Amino acid sequence: MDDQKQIQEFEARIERGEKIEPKDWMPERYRRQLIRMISQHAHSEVVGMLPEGNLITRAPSLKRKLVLLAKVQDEAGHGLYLYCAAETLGVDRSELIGQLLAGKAKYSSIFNYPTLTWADIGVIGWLVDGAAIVNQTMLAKASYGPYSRAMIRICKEENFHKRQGYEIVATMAKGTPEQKRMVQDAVNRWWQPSLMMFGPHDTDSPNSAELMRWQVKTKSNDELRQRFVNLTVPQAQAVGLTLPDPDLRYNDETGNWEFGEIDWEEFWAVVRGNGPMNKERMQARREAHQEGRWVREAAEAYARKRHQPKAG
Ligand code: FAQ
Repeated sequence: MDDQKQIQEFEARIERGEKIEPKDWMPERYRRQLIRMISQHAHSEVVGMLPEGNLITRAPSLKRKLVLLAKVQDEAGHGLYLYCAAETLGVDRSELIGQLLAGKAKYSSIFNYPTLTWADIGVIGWLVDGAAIVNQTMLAKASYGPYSRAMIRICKEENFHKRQGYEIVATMAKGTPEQKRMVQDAVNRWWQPSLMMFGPHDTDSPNSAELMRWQVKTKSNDELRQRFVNLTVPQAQAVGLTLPDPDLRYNDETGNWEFGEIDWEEFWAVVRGNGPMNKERMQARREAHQEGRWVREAAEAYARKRHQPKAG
């Protein structure tokens, strides 16, 4: 079959709702787009452990500490599923991690902001995991089998993360005036960065058209951002918190919560490595990689030994 015929057959399979599996024929461009997106996603999960990890030693109780430890460990697990999903496309995870550590790979902008108080832990669970769920529930329907299956499991865990975050937020919002002030301050700092997680406007998103044609994405950046705002405004109202946007208003005709323009200059500065915590995050990842070297060497030596033919 020539390329054109193969592409037609491939696109027809996607149209019929079939999943594309690792050994199936796929256009090189589809493979590259998936490696790009899945590896950025994997890096985000792993770098995403750092902001919350920062507060583990300062959790206000043993119970809170256990829950936060479990959440941060889940994020490491998500990174592992995603690196495995990327490897099904014929790329080695050490190569992908090498790109991250060399500063050549992207990861989500959201993890380049600092966590200043315990309230940030609640707000990250509520807003950041909340945004991730909206995005990833869509990706659980992606046309590439290994990615969509990884998303189903990850979303289940993210739901638990969101609930623990919202529970912290609700507790603080009805706590002392100082606790309420802390949680409102955290919402003020995390709201805009959470909206940025969905990426640039559809008109400025170079990858969306191709990803939607191949049903990797089935909803656009702006559609998902709007869905997130619509879900989140009533949740903020329920606990008496204010979302920091003077332009936020309900539109009766569309049924949407309209919101103000995002600071795209800030977004691109963070994506290009100049956010408040980019340098610290990369430094922490490089140190962790170096400290984990002996574990990788031990695992490799063990694997070599197991595969050696037995003497005699
Ligand atoms: N940050 O053409 P588009 C989580 C880049 S996981 C940085 O619209 P696309 C769990 C984009 O890569 C959060 N870069 O791109 C958790 C592209 O650059 P490139 C991560 C961004 O792919 C919770 C360029 O801009 N989730 O939170 C961002 O169609 C709590 C043009 O953009 C995923 O990765 C950004 N926010 O749409 C963990 C989900 N937005 O590669 C710990 C999978 C855009 O051409 C604690 N990914 N860029 O050089 C996706 O859904 C998509 O890739 C988007 C971007 C929506 C992120």
